[in-house]
Amino acid sequence: MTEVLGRGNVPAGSLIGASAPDRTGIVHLGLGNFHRAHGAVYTARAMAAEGGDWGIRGFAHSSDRVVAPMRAQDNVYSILQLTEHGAEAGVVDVHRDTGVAAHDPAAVVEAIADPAHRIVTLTVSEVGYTRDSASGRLALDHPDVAADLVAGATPRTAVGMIARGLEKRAASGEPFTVLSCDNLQSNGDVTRGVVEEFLHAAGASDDVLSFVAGSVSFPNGMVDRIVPKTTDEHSRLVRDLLGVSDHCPVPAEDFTMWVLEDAFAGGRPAWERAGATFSNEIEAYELVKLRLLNGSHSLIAYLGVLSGAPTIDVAWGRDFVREAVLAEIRDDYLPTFTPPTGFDVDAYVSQLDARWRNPLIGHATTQVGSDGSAKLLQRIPEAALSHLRRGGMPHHLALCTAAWIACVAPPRGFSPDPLADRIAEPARDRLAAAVDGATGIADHVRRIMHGGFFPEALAEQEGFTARVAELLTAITRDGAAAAAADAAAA
Ligand code: CS2
Repeated sequence: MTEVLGRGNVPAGSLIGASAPDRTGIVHLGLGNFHRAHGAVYTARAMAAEGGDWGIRGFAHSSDRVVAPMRAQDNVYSILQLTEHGAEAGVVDVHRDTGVAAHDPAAVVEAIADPAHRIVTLTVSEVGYTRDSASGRLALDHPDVAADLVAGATPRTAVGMIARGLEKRAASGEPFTVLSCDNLQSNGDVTRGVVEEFLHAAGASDDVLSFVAGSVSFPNGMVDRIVPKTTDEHSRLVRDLLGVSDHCPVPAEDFTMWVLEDAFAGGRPAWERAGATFSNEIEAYELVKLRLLNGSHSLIAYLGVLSGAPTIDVAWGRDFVREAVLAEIRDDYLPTFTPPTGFDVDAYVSQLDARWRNPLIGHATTQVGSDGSAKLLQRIPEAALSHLRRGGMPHHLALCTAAWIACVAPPRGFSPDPLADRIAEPARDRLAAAVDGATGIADHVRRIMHGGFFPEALAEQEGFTARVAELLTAITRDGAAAAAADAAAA
């Protein structure tokens, strides 16, 4: 039996960055693979360069799938970096305490209120911000949000936990930073928006509101690293490379990027010494990332699922997928924003090609295709509207929308590839209810566009709805490749 990884047997030379001191300075919500391969690694490296009490107190949302093995391993785990030349493993030792927020939400509130903590970082994914899809504001009618707003209730949403934590922290007045590390446009501004909306709706005092307005910062930032789910094969590779067994390793590509606005009310680790960039052009970086990588990723994923491709590299290897995505980048995304000063877009796109091609990543199309009702809001409406308002038609954004519908809310008489059943879509039931009784594909699409799943401004664009319906018809009748040819021909 191979020994299990722990603080006492980290293989020589494998530690990434520095081990954190016992004191924690960062609270983290969302202990999934992305945080463990991204923010946690930057923090370990920043401490190696400049020290600091930046140990992480991490909380998983509701499951102990990661927390149980992490605790059994002194909260130490390995990263398995998958490059075209093979795999390398390294060990991360920055979490000093881990728990499950749903099991003990009061601990999260206390941790945020604790003046020793200076930052809460979030990787709760797009759905974790509990926003209304049509308005982008806090979804006050979301059952969990409504429950959290009841006075004295123990919060269950991330927004509720942060708001209640800040409410308590106002007593000490210690400055604090709430740092979103999720793929949302203007993620810091969005987070401030939902937290303040929560506090207003909860009837917070003026003291609390002015503490949050004046002493709590919510920097915007762009995060990037492709991090798939862990498989048994990853665990086996780690065992071979490190000689110890790890029950919660994280596979990741070698590429990593983090661009941040430097607005940290309570100080921060020297993340720039770990490779992060501090910039005043965050919005431009976010648009590059959210549109060229994430937006394209969704199209690869849905066309991939519809044509039976289990992973991104397999889907990307199909000519019709690659051609559709490159046309989407060129015609639908690039004309909608100005990249950061000096940014080499062509180099970025060829790097994307290399990243998506990497066969070792094994990134499931169904994983990227999951939560589309929340992810597509970041990837489609604004870019589409910038064409539609000028009389243009973003055919490939319409194709992506049609392919998503074909996978998660297929019209009557059409069965997508069985892979589609593995897409986790929280809005599946609401989508099914919205299209129940539709009179045909045009009506099916119209009901979704007007069903509160997209901003009203996009729903009002009848030309877009009609184009989505045409492309969905092509998918159901002749398949994804034929629909892509139709999008390209227009
Ligand atoms: C992906 C992202 O699952 C998805 O929606 O597009 O998780 C993507 O892999 C990361 O944002 C890469 O940084």
